[in-house]
Amino acid sequence: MDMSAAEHKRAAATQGASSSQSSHQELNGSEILVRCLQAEGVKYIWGYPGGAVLYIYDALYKQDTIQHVLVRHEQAAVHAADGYARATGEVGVALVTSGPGVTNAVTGIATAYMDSIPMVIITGQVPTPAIGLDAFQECDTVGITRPIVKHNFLVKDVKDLAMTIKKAFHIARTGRPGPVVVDVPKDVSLKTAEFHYPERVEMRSYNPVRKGHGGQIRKAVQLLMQARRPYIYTGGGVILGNASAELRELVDLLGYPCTNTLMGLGAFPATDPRFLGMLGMHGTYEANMTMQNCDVLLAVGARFDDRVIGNPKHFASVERKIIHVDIDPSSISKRVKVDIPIVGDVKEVLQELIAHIREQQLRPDAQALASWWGQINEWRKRECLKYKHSEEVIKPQFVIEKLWEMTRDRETYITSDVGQHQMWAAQFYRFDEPRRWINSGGLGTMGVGLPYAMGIKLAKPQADVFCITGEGSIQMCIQELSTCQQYQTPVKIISLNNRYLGMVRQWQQLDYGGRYSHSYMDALPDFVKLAEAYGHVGMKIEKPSEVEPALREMMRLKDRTVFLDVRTDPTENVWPMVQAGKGITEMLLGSEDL
Ligand SMILES: Cc1cc2nc3c(=O)[nH]c(=O)nc-3n(C[C@H](O)[C@H](O)[C@H](O)COP(=O)(O)OP(=O)(O)OC[C@H]3O[C@@H](n4cnc5c(N)ncnc54)[C@H](O)[C@@H]3O)c2cc1C
Ligand SMILES: Cc1ncc(C[n+]2csc(CCOP(=O)(O)OP(=O)(O)O)c2C)c(N)n1
Ligand SMILES: [Mg+2]
Repeated sequence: MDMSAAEHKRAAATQGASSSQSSHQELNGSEILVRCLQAEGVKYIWGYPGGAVLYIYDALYKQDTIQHVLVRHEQAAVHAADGYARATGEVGVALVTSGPGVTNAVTGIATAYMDSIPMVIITGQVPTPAIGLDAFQECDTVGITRPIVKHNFLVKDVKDLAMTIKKAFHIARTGRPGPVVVDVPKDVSLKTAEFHYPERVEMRSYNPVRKGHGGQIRKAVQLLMQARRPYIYTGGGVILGNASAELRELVDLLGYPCTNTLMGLGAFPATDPRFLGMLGMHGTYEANMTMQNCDVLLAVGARFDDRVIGNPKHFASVERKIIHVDIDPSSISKRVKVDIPIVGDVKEVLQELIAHIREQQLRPDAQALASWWGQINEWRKRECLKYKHSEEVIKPQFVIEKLWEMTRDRETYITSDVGQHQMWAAQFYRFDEPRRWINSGGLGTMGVGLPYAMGIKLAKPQADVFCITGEGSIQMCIQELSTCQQYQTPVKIISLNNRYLGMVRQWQQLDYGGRYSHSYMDALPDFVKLAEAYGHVGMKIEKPSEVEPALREMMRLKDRTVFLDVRTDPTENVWPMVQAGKGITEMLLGSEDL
């Protein structure tokens, strides 16, 4: 943690010498870092101090434009900054110390990486002369994080610090977004240099393409207009690229059916009749049937995830032409061979597609489209999301439905953790706007829900922020209830408490002969008392008739963090379901299919 006395002296001497020689532009590394963050317009940093970052904390202390939020665990610092980034579109910033600070942050970084979230994570490092000497709280941050970042840097010279931060923000937010780690050794945070924040950054090896290839776009338009059974499949890229308006315009223009991945929910309004619901493992029957039976598929900012296409052989067993728009060339033809690749930014490409269709006054084949919609509406009649309501026990789907009804007209953000509750939230809360549904899709990280909510509430103080969680997931970052109290970020936690690691139990029931190995959670805390111990309001309900009044009460308590412990049906399952290894149309629609 500490620099040696000699290093300290040397660094301080350099600092003194340089500040006496030159103008006020001469700043130490920590001050430079803070000035860079200010120049980037950073308003919040979530972090946790320790020896390697104490100079940086000292510099933060001496300014008041950036608010630092002291979390209770570094994992939550990264999640909170990640949640902020997802909801606002800005780069989320976290700050942690060396060694255990970094290793605690790893889950957060990997979570952001898998979902392509723009972030800059500043990590403290032992002083440069101590690197590689098993110094106290040393770990190889660059090595550990290399596979889970878009890019990372170790700053060895304070003179490089400002340019490195400039590059970090540029890399994080351009092209396919992602987390960037900047590792700052303690001596670098103390040594001085002249401060100058670069206006521009150029990197020869990094030039993401934004504009799609004109020829490919023309080919795509041709194919789209010839389609008899078209389908628009969109994902997180539409949200990351802020192209929701363009997507809506395209669907208005063509009248084609549209689906979203889990990460794309809200990119197209769920209440629009042309929306078929989410597709994939827990997608709707109609969304998956349309995927398998379409003749032209327009994939936009979606990466053909295994949870979406199911068994790849089954997916490829039918003839369909695929147009794939993605900013990352490595996403294209990675899992599925496509016919017309278009590398570019989704907003720009969609704008060009729309312009071509309008200019040439192209119209889809109305008859073919009507007959296609006829088929889709037949599939819809299966009403695959129907569930048996009960007067005795609370059905988790009912809670989400009620929440949607009660909040649909307000600015509401819904975060979730990972498990069955996540899937019910995705299926039953009907997202009409982008950036309102915040969850971990790619890594599927239990524990994100509360820190996500906390990060969003800071950015959107006027909005209602709900965290839909399970009694398993919430315990993974429960300590953040304390942060919510300190920073007055009143979030509403709805815990669908089935006393099971429900998603695991469901798989064990379906695939492991009902052997429920370690998926029942006994000895749960009294969540009402726990919430109260942290200074919040705790509530518990067990009957369906209590759901609506409890939600109303939560919303009434606008300025309080409220924890609602909802005792739900312990054996309810998420339907539909495509089991591992099955094709996307080989769905179980309910327990009667077992
Ligand atoms: C328990 C559980 C169950 C799940 N079940 C399902 C399910 O049933 N259905 C489902 O869909 N998912 C499900 N998921 C989520 C799944 O694991 C993936 O995270 C998800 O399907 C990926 O979504 P996406 O294809 O939209 O890709 P993202 O991960 O959102 O990737 C976005 C893509 O867009 C590109 N992109 C980014 N920015 C731009 C831009 N500006 N312009 C162009 N392209 C851009 C990126 O390069 C990337 O290829 C589940 C997850 C969990 C944890
Ligand atoms: C950190 C982490 N560990 C393990 C898992 C595997 N896992 C996925 S869902 C789940 C159960 C979640 O239980 P709970 O939060 O109670 O939600 P439920 O499924 O019951 O709604 C587990 C253990 C995970 N996704 N993340
Ligand atoms: Mg549970």
